[in-house]
Amino acid sequence: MEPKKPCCAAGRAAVSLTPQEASEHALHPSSGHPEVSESPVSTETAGTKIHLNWAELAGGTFRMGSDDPDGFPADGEGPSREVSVRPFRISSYAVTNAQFRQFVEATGYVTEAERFGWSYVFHLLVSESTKAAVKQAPHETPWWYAVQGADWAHPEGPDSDIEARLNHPVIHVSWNDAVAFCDFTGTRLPTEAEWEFAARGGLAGRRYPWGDELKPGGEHRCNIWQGRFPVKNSAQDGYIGTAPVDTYEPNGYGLYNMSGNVWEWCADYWSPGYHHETSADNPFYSRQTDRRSMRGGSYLCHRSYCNRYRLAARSSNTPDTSTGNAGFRVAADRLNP
Ligand SMILES: [Ca+2]
Repeated sequence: MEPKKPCCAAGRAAVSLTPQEASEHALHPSSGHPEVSESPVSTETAGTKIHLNWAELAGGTFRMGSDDPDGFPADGEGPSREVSVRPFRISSYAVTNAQFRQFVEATGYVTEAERFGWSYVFHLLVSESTKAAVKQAPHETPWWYAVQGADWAHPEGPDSDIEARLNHPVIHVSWNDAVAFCDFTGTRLPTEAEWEFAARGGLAGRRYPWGDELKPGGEHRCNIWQGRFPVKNSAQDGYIGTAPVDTYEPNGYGLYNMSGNVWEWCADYWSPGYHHETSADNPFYSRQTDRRSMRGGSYLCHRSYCNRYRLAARSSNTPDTSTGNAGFRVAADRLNP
């Protein structure tokens, strides 16, 4: 089994910690189915319409988690077990830059990255001029630069913008920011169980949303890393950074990019004991911890380093941390279950 290695950025607090402290925080350290129908719905709040595409899922019982030897037992990926989720809806795509901009324009919301004044950007995406203003990166994850002025509208810092990426997933949003978007749109974050049920797309016990083979027929099905992490990304899947939210084939429930592209915040508090400590009926980890769960992996994942684009893989970060590889999608209870 691959040794457990850090992959996500450390929690926001790690930047001001000593290397030893940062190491302690370093996360993975801190920082077709007949029941499916698609229903485009516009959420109107205070005169602002945000168009969301939904997959209506009937819920049911499925095998959640994995005992895969390639997995990370310390992350609490297993033991796998039968879990039931109630009927719910989940957005077909991650929330986009365009949607998040609508939310900000309607509310004046200021993200935590903007309030703190910086966010984590992967080193290969940072311009030379921006690197001059970089804070010390967390000890365990030196490829993350704490870039002054990086935020959802300036993903690589002040000299960048989102104009050519309006249909890419919004990034540099903390868990708290994601919940603010949900509150405005009358939605909520999916629970981990809902997320995994949705991501499996009706296929039982598979490694990826489309099956067990990473590249069936040699075809790339998700946006992850190719090459030698963290220095050389050959981008054979077409993308070094984020990809548009509708890239690649959707899964059996019509959901796009459940593996790779960006990590997606979930509603649960984080615990490696998740599968031992939550019920099998609509599980939700409600006992307060200092982190929130994320699922799905990102464009930085590679088998050799952070093999967490598998369906059962888990990650977390502190709820105020934002990075250039984490976003979210929204869920809601079904109107007519
Ligand atoms: Ca890629």
